[in-house]
Amino acid sequence: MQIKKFTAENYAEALSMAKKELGEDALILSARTIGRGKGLREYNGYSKVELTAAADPGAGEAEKSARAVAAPPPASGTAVAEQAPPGKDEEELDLKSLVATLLTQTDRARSMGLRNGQLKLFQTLVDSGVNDRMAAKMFERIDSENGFAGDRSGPDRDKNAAIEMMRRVLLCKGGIELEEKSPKMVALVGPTGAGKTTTIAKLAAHFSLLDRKKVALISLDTYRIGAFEQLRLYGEIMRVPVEMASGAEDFRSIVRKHSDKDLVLVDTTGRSHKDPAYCGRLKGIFDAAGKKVETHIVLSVTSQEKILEGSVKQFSPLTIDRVLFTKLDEGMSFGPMFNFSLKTRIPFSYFTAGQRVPEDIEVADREKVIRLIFN
Ligand SMILES: Nc1nc2c(ncn2[C@@H]2O[C@H](COP(=O)(O)OP(=O)(O)O)[C@@H](O)[C@H]2O)c(=O)[nH]1
Ligand SMILES: [Mg+2]
Repeated sequence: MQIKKFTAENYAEALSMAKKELGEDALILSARTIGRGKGLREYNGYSKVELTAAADPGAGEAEKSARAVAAPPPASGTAVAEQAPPGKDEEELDLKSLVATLLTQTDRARSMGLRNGQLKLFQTLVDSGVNDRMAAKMFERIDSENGFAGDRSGPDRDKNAAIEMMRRVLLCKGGIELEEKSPKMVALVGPTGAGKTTTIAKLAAHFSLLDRKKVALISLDTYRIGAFEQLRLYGEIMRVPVEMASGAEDFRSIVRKHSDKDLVLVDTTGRSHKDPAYCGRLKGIFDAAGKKVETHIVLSVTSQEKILEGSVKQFSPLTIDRVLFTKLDEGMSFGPMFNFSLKTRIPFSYFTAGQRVPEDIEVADREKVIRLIFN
């Protein structure tokens, strides 16, 4: 099926254009007046009729009978009554969603109210994985905040405004802040393989070796002995004590034992993250510490977006204070980080981009995300 939009001064003209190009059997999917309503196109008193029509060279009788369900455009003085009677709302909705899925990205962008000058930028963002609705909303907001300046405003103005808006959306609150007195407690949670244990080793190295702080590591990875070994080995190399806690009481006494430390990093397992009781158990253990355990959810940028969102949901019984993104070196698209930030409002803490301990970690920086998205 071939779908096209036709814009003309009035409905009759648009219809004859559609028939001329797509044939007498062209299917009219929708018709609307553009430029008179609220929104971006109010400028210049611009008003036209836009018709979306489809043609299928091999269309059978059934398809032909479904033709022309769209209502004529409202308030279009010169429209002629050549079209079929208005279709039922439901039919129209069905067709609209069908059309939306069949339209090209550019058509979609236009149907979301974007100006021509914004289309290329929109495409860049969407290609980077930024959610198309969010991108469209962002442009709408840019126009409403900056006052609409038309396409003459130029792509730079739009790009700069988009970057400015992304800066506002992306929350980065710096890395781990040590506290004056008692040890700062930071736990990393998240799905298996995201990079929690490796990241703990990187953080431990930075604070103990570079900043000369007193650090202890606690593994709550009670499901996998091998995982404890991994952490213990890192601890040995860095001369940092590593403990294994098997439950709330155990955790409380280990935390007490290390009350002289500046930083206590807690590693957790992701093994049973599908187990709904897991987060409750984890919460019980953290609560037993007797002080705030700052929780960072560790997520890999190579994960699908639904995994990122699903993980946040899964760990929501805990208070998630920060998100730490790993594997930026392997990431293919970085728009999902922006979507994540907008949806969850969880501030970023660190980024890791490689397996080397301790080099491949840095404090999260919104400019980096923006650079990656625009690559
Ligand atoms: N490429 C890359 N690999 C990483 C990064 N962080 C961790 N890894 C690797 O990911 C795998 C799982 O890491 P691990 O720390 O055991 O994950 P955990 O299950 O969350 O504790 C290991 O092979 C790590 O070397 C990173 O930033 N980039
Ligand atoms: Mg681990």
